Amino acid sequence: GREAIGPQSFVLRSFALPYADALMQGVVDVTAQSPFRHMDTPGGYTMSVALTNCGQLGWTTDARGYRYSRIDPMTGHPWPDLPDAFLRLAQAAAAEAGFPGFAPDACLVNRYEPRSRLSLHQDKNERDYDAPIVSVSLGMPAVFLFGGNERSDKTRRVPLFHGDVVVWGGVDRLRYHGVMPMKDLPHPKLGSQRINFTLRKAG
Ligand code: MD3
Ligand code: FE
Repeated sequence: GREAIGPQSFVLRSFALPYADALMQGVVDVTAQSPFRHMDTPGGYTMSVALTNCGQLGWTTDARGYRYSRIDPMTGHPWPDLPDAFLRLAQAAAAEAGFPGFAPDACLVNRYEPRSRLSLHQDKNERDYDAPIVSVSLGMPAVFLFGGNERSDKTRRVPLFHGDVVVWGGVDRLRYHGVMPMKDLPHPKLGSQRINFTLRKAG
């Protein structure tokens, strides 16, 4: 089923479940080459969310700012290849939400532990706002915050569970969003963590 949370944003409940084992193997392969790490923000904080990337471009942050880069600054090597299962799932989900022909070149992988949170922000580092973003949730449940185009706009809380996929695009692409502090509600397979990955067209 397709649950609309905005004019061009949809939650596809359990859409990733048939892919879950292949996706988790993909995360193991990616993190063997480019491990999860906590990055610094230009504002002088260290993120409570650990991250890595795969695909041609990876999102990074440090004291100098946010950017996409071809090289992992931790390893000095290109980011790992995008696992096939990530691409197949993203294209199927995008098509289901009305965005056929999605060709992502970047995949940001976030790891949340109990108390990790992501404060309200916009995703503005991508070159092309016409392409959607596909997000896949695995492991512990989270409460996603979905706001408007201004930081002060009212936010709506959307619970996200293991296997849920969300597609965001079009008029919803620049809406503020974030993740509430994580509760420790261990998942039977992944334990006390939530893995979220977002496929994007960044370049
Ligand atoms: C809504 N990650 O990495 S994914 C991020 O659960 C990020 O890890 C969250 O926000 C997470 O930047 C949420 C969902 C998401 C991604 C991009 C969006 C929602 C979005 C862009 C516009 C509107
Ligand atoms: Fe975001």
